[in-house]
Amino acid sequence: MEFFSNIGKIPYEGKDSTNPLAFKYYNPDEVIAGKPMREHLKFALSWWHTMGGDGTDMFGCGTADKTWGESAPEARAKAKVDAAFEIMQKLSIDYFCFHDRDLSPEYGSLAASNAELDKVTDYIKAKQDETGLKCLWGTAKCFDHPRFMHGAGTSPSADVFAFSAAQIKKALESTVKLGGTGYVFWGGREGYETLLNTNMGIELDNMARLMRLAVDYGRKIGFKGDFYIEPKPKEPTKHQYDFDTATVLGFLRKYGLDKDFKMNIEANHATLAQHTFQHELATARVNGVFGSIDANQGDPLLGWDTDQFPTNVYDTTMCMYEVIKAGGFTNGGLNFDAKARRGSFTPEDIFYSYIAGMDAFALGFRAALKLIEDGRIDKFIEDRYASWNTGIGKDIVDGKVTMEDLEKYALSKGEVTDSLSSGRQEMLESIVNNVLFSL
Ligand code: XLS
Ligand code: NI
Ligand code: NI
Repeated sequence: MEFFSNIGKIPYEGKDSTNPLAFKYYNPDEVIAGKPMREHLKFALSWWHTMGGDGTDMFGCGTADKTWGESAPEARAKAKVDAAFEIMQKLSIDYFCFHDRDLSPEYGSLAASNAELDKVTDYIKAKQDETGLKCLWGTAKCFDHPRFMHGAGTSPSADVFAFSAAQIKKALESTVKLGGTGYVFWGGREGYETLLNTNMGIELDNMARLMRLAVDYGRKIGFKGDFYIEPKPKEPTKHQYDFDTATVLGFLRKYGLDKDFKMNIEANHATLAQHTFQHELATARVNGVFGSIDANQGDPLLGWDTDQFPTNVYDTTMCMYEVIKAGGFTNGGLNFDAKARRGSFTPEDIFYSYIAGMDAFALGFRAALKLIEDGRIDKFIEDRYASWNTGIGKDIVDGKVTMEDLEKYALSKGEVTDSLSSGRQEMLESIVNNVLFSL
């Protein structure tokens, strides 16, 4: 059955096209920098927002029909698969990401939920064999059901910890079954509201214990992909333990997990942490833990995770600039953890929103390549740090000097003047505009 019979495969028509159902910048098979755009960008559909999110918010019910024409949960889960594959094929999206419960809901007992999940993953696997579409990453929804009200791995209840482990075990098996190249830990309710009822030490130790158990089990069953942590500073809890990349790095290093995890950076989580998206990506890159991206954007005037489709080209440019500097995606990709606005409720809006996001990243990718090829920014940064390549700078880098040597050097020099130069922020910002708007 075709769900979107009025929409065909979305063509690339180039920047002069005014057809809203065409790509202006994303040309999947165009070879740029040695490989097709689709392989550079590795777009993924998020099963939760696209197949399940109906626009429900704190103030009102859903506005979009995401029943896929079925009322029984088993039939709806299968219809979702058919509709998801149709969307991916029509939009030239090669990957999808899922939570276990997006594919198949809970059925009263863990055993029954697992059995139904197996039926759905069998069905997906058959479709993957038929179409070649792939799984980017999977995860477990250990935050939705009331049992997780105080957290999953960080719950004060050992039974909840055990249940979470069991659910993650199955989600890992499902990810391996579908060929996923990543497994994500997003903190869900792993955080706290008040220290009046919280033992932070036990909670952090347990979170690490759960991750260690999961990594060991994943490797045991042959998962060769990457484990990711997706940092987020707040929401739903006031203090989420995985605040940002730097905080997560400290946690991973404390518990000896730093060799096992990379980051899944989400744009809207970065801004919630009062960082730019680029800051989070750069922090991951320079620490060797860049992995994957949840592509979306927030609204600076709203203080929460609005998960909007990304359309800000300045941000997508600086994002792709970081991705290129990190060597591109290996196991990761660009997952649209994004939802159409509640008022954008028609089936066409699914396509318009993905086209908007994909084109924004395609444009950002083209612009980032141009920025690098242009070379002015890189050259400026290189020159700015030139004092580390010779003389006293080189001696410091080589570990050849003591505090006494540096004092002697400083005393002999007098005030620092000759190696101080302008930061040229405005000039550099205008170079970015110059490159961006002459594409
Ligand atoms: C929520 C997170 C979530 C993760 C997957 O804010 O972004 O959607 O990506 O659990
Ligand atoms: Ni996310
Ligand atoms: Ni999010």
